[in-house]
Amino acid sequence: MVFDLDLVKKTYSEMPAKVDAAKKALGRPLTLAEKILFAHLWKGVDIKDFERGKAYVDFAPDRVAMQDATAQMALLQFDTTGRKKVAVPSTVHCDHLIVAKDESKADLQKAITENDEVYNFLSSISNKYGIGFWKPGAGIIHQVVLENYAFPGGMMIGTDSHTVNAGGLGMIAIGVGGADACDVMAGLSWELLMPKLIGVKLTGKLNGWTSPKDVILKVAGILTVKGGTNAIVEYFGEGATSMSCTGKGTICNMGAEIGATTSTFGYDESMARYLRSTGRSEVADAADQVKSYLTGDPEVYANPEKYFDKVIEINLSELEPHLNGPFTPDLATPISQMKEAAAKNNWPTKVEVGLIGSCTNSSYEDISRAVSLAKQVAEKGLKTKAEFTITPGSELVRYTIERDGYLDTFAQIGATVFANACGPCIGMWDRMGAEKQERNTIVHSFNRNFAKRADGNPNTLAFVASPELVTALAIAGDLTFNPITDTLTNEKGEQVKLDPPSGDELPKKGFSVEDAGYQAPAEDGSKVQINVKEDSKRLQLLYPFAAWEGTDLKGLKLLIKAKGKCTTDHISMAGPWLKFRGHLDNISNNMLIGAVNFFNDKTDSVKNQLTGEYGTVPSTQRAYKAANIGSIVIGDENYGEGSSREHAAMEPRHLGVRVVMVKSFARIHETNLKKQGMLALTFANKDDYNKIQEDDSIDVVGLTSFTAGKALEVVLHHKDGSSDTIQANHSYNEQQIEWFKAGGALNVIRAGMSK
Ligand code: MIC
Ligand code: SF4
Repeated sequence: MVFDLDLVKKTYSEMPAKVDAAKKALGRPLTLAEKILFAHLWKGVDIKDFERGKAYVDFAPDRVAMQDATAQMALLQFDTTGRKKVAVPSTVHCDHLIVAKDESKADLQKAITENDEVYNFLSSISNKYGIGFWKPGAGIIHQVVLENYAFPGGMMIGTDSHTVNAGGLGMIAIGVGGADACDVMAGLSWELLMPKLIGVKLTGKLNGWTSPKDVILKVAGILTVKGGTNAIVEYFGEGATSMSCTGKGTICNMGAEIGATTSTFGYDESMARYLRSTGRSEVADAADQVKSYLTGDPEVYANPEKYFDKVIEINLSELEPHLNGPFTPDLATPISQMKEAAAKNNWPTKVEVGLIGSCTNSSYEDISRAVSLAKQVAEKGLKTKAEFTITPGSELVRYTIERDGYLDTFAQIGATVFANACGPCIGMWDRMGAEKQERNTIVHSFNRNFAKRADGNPNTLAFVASPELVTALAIAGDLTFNPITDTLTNEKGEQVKLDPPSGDELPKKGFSVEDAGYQAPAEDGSKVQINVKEDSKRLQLLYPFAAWEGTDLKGLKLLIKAKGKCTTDHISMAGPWLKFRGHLDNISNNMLIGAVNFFNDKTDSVKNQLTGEYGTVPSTQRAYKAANIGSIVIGDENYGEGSSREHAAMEPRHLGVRVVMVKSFARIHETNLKKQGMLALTFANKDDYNKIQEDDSIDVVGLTSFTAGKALEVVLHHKDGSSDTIQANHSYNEQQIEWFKAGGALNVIRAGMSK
């Protein structure tokens, strides 16, 4: 079944005229990213050369996707808008709440029982508002979207940072917070800072041990976790077209790890093949009709420096397999240098577990290449040294790889197959012994490796690599094993070498599946009842946040000055806390518990300025709230990196934090803060971070004339009676200032809807 074919056809019928008009107005050829953006301008927005990185532009995305852990909040917000049905095709995917422990069937059954209330809520609210619902076990949002909904030249948003995965099928797909999804589902425009453009020219061809994952691991090493902020990365060149569509998906997926708004590739044969093999020949046929509009103009790719803000060139023929980590996805080490790097940094080299799968790397091609290595274990008389696990990305892939005997081969090396879900990638891994907090090394084909992310153990060092390399390292049980040059000792004591991986881009016999796990919404959902129990621990209806009081903010207490990396995992941890994603008050008990306090280097230990005593961050903040005193959070660079979870903005909002002031923000988190009516400020002079003292009371001055482009003043009143006045920048436009004044964007929408 092809979903929403009319939408695809309509987009293609309008695209040529819109793109031609944009080319004419700008008087130059266009990149693919620009074509898609201009073809999706909100009605009435004039085409012009919007200043990249400066201008806010209104767009009309074609669709919305939400996963269960973020959909709860997105839909609780949507439920308050008074709309009868979603304005654009939307879907919900149940993938984040399944704990990986024993094996897929038992784990899935347990999750269905434990999350019954949440799944029922999501299923009935989807039914009511006309949203497609993918049941637990159907697969991970981004794989299911790639297999069913993504289409070249389309634009979508999703409440998950790895929504960008759909760039593999030539989309502009962007991760957002639930409030943004709520706007689009409510039929409003969606605003985005016009992104800068980074071009990545891929020459040569992947070969031997390198895979698409190595391209993005390399790019992450070059650009770092914030190098892609407010930019779209567009890949092109012979290296791009010679790669599979799912491989392109992997590269775009991990673009989230460099903070990029999104990444994309031009429409090509590999995409047509993928569309056809996933039952969407009609989409491929329609795309073929407008192909030149679904890729960048030839002049752009011939002279990229002229059209992109930055250009990177990577020769795939020379690219080495990489391992990125630990604790950050941009610490890139080519496999040939791992021996040295591990020794220098004292990383444990014994690999305890190799994990493949996740939304980043669980395509048929990935699995078939990994299986080609697993086969060699028996053939060459080897024994797999580490534990090995697989989390398939979708039931479509799982069913097909089972049919093709791949799961049997993995079983022979002792692998555990987990449910088609996020599982270990998001801390939903009940790993035996993790509570002992031993220092240990794991390798995985996921995308993030922040501290505690996979198993909750801060001493687990996680390295990210391609599924092929993960499999080889699990077989060897050694982080420093370089399969290109090194040999392994087999059971007979012989030295053997692993042959490079090989596999099929797409299944020779086609994909097949018995039950993909889809539930269509009711034609008329008006009678569907949604029940949220008063005493529920998992779900809580939302109340509107209070509007701004109309004055400067005076006497805010410093809640925490976070030191170093402070990702959304540090601000609102996942794993065991995922169960409270639909209950704002309960999840607020994890607020900032992972952030390191600058003044004592401890996590979850801050000074309560009212008592002078140290307590946890949430309890200290609750004490300020009870005393009706506002507070401020101070942060370092790229604050809020990682996830799209708006809980990281809603929790502080709910508990009475008024301001978050940092050296720099990650894009989605900054928007989430603004949407929820918080003040998101940046130090005009980054060194002023050093002026913040533990006992500071802080004023924010200038709010009565809060204007776009005008800095605010922040006064630090120190304990010794002295004070410092520093400048705070912000990136609010007039509309966003209205959100702040109303106490949050949702209050503005509600007021509009009730008019
Ligand atoms: C992640 O990979 O961190 C997540 C869990 O998918 C998040 C979404 C969430 O926190 O629910 C993301 O990437 O946006
Ligand atoms: Fe799920 Fe991990 Fe992908 Fe996030 S990155 S969607 S947690 S598999």
